[in-house]
Amino acid sequence: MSDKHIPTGGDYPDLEVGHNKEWAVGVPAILHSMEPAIKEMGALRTARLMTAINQKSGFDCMSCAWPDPGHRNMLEFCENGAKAVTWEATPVIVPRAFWEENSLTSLLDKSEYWLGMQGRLTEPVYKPRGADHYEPVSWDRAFQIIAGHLKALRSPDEAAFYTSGRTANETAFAYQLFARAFGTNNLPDCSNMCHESTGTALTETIGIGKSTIAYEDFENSDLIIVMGQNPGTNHPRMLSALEDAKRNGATIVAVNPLPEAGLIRYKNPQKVRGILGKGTAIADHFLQIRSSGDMALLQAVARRVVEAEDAAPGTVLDHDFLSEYTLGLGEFMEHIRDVDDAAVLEATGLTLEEIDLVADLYIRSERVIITWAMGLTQQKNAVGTLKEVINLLLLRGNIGKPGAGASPIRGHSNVQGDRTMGIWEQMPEPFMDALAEEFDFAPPRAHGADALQTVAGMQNGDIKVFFAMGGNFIAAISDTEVSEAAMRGTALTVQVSTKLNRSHVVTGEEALILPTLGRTEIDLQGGRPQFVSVEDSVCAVHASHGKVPPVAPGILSEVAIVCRLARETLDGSVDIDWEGFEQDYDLIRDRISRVVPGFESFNEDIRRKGGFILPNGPRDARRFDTASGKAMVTVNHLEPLERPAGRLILQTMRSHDQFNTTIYSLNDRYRGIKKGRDVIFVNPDDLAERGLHDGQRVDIFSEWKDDPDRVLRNYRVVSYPTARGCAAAYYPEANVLVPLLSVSDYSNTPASKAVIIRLEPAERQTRA
Ligand SMILES: Nc1nc2c(c(=O)[nH]1)N[C@H]1C(S)=C(S)[C@@H](COP(=O)(O)OP(=O)(O)OC[C@H]3O[C@@H](n4cnc5c(=O)[nH]c(N)nc54)[C@H](O)[C@@H]3O)O[C@H]1N2
Ligand SMILES: Nc1nc2c(c(=O)[nH]1)N[C@H]1C(S)=C(S)[C@@H](COP(=O)(O)OP(=O)(O)OC[C@H]3O[C@@H](n4cnc5c(=O)[nH]c(N)nc54)[C@H](O)[C@@H]3O)O[C@H]1N2
Ligand SMILES: [Mo]
Repeated sequence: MSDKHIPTGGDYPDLEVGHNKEWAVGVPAILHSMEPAIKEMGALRTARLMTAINQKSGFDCMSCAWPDPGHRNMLEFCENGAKAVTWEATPVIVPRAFWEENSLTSLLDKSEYWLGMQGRLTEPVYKPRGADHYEPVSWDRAFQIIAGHLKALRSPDEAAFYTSGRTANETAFAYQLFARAFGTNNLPDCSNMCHESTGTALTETIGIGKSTIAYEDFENSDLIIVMGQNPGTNHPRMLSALEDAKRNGATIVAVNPLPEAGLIRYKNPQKVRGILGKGTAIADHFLQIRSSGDMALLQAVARRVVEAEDAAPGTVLDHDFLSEYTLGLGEFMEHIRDVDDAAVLEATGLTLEEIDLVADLYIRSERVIITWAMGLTQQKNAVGTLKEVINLLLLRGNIGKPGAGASPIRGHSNVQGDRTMGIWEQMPEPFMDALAEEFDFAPPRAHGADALQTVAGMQNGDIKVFFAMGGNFIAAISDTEVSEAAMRGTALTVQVSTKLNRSHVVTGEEALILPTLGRTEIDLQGGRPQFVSVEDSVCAVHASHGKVPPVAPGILSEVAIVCRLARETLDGSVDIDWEGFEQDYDLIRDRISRVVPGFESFNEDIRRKGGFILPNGPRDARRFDTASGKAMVTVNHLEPLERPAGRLILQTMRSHDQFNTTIYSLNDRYRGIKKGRDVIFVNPDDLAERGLHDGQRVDIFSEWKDDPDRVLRNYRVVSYPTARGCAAAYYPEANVLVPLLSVSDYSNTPASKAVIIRLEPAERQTRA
């Protein structure tokens, strides 16, 4: 097994390991964020961009889906937003000579970091069958090649159309329309690897796969429980919302195997107090849970709530709410009384006092919000865990009242909007009916392939063409070696991208890279600047206007790429005005307004400053669009993750200086790591038990059923205060360890936070 393609163990000679930090953000963060921007882009371009981020007439920051407050600060962005903007808007471009100088074989050895640093892609390039180089190709020729392949397929289902969550609403709508007019529902997306478990659990229980809160609810909450989420790095502006909530009297509980910096202490860079003072301790209580133990914790808390009700009937549960709006309470109460504390302690690694404390806080609080991200969704029992989140909230009517609710915090800036626009392999019938009626064609009704099913389709030869609207599929998906082999078996791979990444070098027989405009750039069509729109984590839709000239002429917008490909491929078989769409995005929004509920006067509403909020049944009216018309209190069976003796549960997570597969730098400041990524964080007691020590090099073996072990070699052990029995390493490198078949039940999301591993001293001990 090769361990070279993504730098793995021992490839970072300058690696430095220091101490983890307690506090996050503050002045160093803002300074850090501006330095590279000014260096790379100059003061003017930097100023133009940084003053437009997340402003009402500016562009939507592409770094995460955290919502914007009604009242904006002058600089409404965070350190990591600034990095994302700089990374995209850099004027450095990949020169034409690059393609001649670098063979694909040589690029296979390059890291994501190196690939991204080559600069922006500016012209389409093509790798013919058998060739080891990409070569420049005209846009027309590029579309002919793709259309030629698509038209030659035996069935439209032999193609898959992937989407990453940066894609705007207008592009997403046009793209799914094209795929369905072509004849397939094979629309895998990054959400399949991200919040799919959330969608599955929430749709079934409350009838909508989205957050039930508005931005202002944070300020009005008594208790906010932050589970499986690292906001200091991944949603930094959430820390100001939590700080405001605290000032208004909210208690904050963090549940995490890692003591993440922002959760512990936070300095608000927007406020004098944050700049000069010691900052705010964000979490009042930190529960250091064992990985995959959240379902047990939630059940144990719910049991205590039910017992309190048993002890003082009529005083704890919200009976009016439960009887009017929910079904299933009786069975749930019976089941939950049997939850066994010994099993809970084993699964969570927590103490009885800690569990009692959360139960007590929950019972005493009138308005409770639970937020979560990947720590909960990328688990084998993720869907069950999230249904328990809903159960707990329902018990005391914490859905559909101010200051309370379920709040999945999304990742990519428009991943939620893409779903609203139809990017999903299993869109419900009403959407398909509306599409059929508006465009007068018969969209395919059979469900398509999700991300993992797409890999399976490639493995068995069913999927021959892979088209990606953004993202870095091959680095993001699990089981790198297996997935790469599958990708290489396809006939054609096409990547619509801003910058180079691993997915450009692991190709089908033929391959194309189509460069596209980023969100920061002015998108001129028909002589007029176009704007696009996005939806954030709390269902607010707003416009995003590009602010700076494109880095080079000749780059097409994502919308233009979809429209031109559709014209070339569909030959007018479905009567859609692709040419009009490309020239004027208002025409796309007109169509959306007649297909997607909530967008009825889209073109008008989107022009209002700050945009508009989509209707949300549970939040607005305690309306639950489930099969029964009621919110479902559900019974879920606890099956703790099995961890054989001597093994650890590995989570694969983000460093502070990366955006998913994009690596901005080799540092992870808050965790004390510099100039390297080949580290595994392990609890000191677990190290001692194995006779291992900080600084030692180890091989990490992932064990999955009868499969031969997957391995990542020569990683440096970092003794770190993570929960006992747990370990952590960086994604995407650690994806070689995540077995393709290790997924969340019901949602088919890779269980990338629950990899069973064992550590062995590396054969090759590089530096200590
Ligand atoms: N700067 C930056 N911002 C980003 C991204 C980025 O890469 N960089 N990515 C974006 C995307 S797409 C997403 S989805 C989000 C991701 O946002 P997060 O979900 O915050 O990202 P992760 O780094 O995967 O961190 C998972 C967190 O869950 C914890 N965790 C792991 N296992 C468990 C568990 O079993 N139980 C509990 N309770 N906690 C656990 C980890 O310790 C960690 O704190 O961020 C978005 N924003
Ligand atoms: N082991 C493990 N695996 C994971 C995760 C994990 O926690 N652990 N997290 C999962 C999650 S939550 C997610 S969301 C996925 C992410 O999966 P993806 O969304 O596929 O990956 P990204 O790294 O966000 O994609 C980055 C690439 O997008 C392109 N890009 C950037 N901006 C634009 C743009 O404006 N337009 C276009 N067309 N392209 C653009 C650039 O070329 C860049 O290289 O990974 C998943 N994989
Ligand atoms: Mo994500």
